[in-house]
Amino acid sequence: MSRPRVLSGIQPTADSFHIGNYLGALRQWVALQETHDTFYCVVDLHAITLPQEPAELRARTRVAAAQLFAAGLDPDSSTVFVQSHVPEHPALEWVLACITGFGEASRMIQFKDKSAKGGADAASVGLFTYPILQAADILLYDADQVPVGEDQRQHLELTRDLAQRFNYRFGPTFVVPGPYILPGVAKIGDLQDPTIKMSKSASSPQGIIDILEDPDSIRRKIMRAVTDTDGEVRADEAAKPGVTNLLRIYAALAGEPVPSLERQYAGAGYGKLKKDLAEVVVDAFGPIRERTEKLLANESELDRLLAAGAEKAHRIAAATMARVRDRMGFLPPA
Ligand code: ATP
Ligand code: LTN
Repeated sequence: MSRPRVLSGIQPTADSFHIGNYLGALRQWVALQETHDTFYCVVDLHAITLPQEPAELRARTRVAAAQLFAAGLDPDSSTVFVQSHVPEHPALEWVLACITGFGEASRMIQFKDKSAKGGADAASVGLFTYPILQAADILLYDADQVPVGEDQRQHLELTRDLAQRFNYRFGPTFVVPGPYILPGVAKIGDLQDPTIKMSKSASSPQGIIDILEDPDSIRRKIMRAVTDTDGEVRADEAAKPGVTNLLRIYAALAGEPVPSLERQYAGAGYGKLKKDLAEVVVDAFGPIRERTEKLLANESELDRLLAAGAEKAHRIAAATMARVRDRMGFLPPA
């Protein structure tokens, strides 16, 4: 029995992934290896939809890949690769762009949000077509499922629409991926403003905990996390977003349900909760940080792993693209 195939991607836009990326994506990706045929992609072509410094992009692409392996992706069971190593991604994106309505693309919320931040004139056409490239990532590999957070729901709907439209016009070509599959994953809030999500681009350094951060800095940030003044360790999203966020992180990393933590810390105060949580986080990330550093110290080995991933990805992507070229009526090169 073949396993359902999964594909997901993450942008190399920071020097480290943060605890939200870890709990909301990486950790789920690792778990899926047991049950699915898994493809994971460092999406550097998506990263350049906003300006990137070349040396920084190169370094961050390696750091991103190293963290994926360090977090537990096994190159023998997952295909881990860099998007720009597989030239079929932009090739399919072009074809899909030609069956995407301008109005349809204009309705994508992430584009509206991101372009609003920099001003409409600063937004590139690449940022506008970002979701179409994402659809190409998914459709090239016949992915059945796409593990992403709630914020990506609209991009997945677009991917499904484009796959169905293409299949209808040109004959069965693409697998129509199922809906997003991680509805239960909790959003991790910013430590300084727990009502917004922790984010590489929007959070201040004090609001983010990075996987690769040094332990003392992690401890300091957790001790300074914004809470409230009533002193009661209790989850209540509306009234106590800060404490709720800390409990959520604790529960996810320690594998203990929030209510049991509430009982454990009843009457103990925020200081004790934060102190213990800091150690839980430090213990969880220490081994990942060490493995990442080891991988980064041996660049040629890391690059070899990525080359092997790209080769496997390329074989599949090239076969899909050949199908697409044929269906479209492109004359094969003699
Ligand atoms: P950016 O600010 O550059 O958009 P980000 O930090 O929001 O970056 P993404 O690269 O958009 O992260 O997301 C990568 C993955 O991590 C996605 O699957 C997303 O759902 C997940 N993720 C990101 N932030 C959080 C968070 N705060 N809580 C839970 N999951 C998150
Ligand atoms: N847009 C996604 C990243 C992404 C992705 C993909 C996710 C790019 N290509 C393909 C799933 C499948 C994000 O911002 N999290």
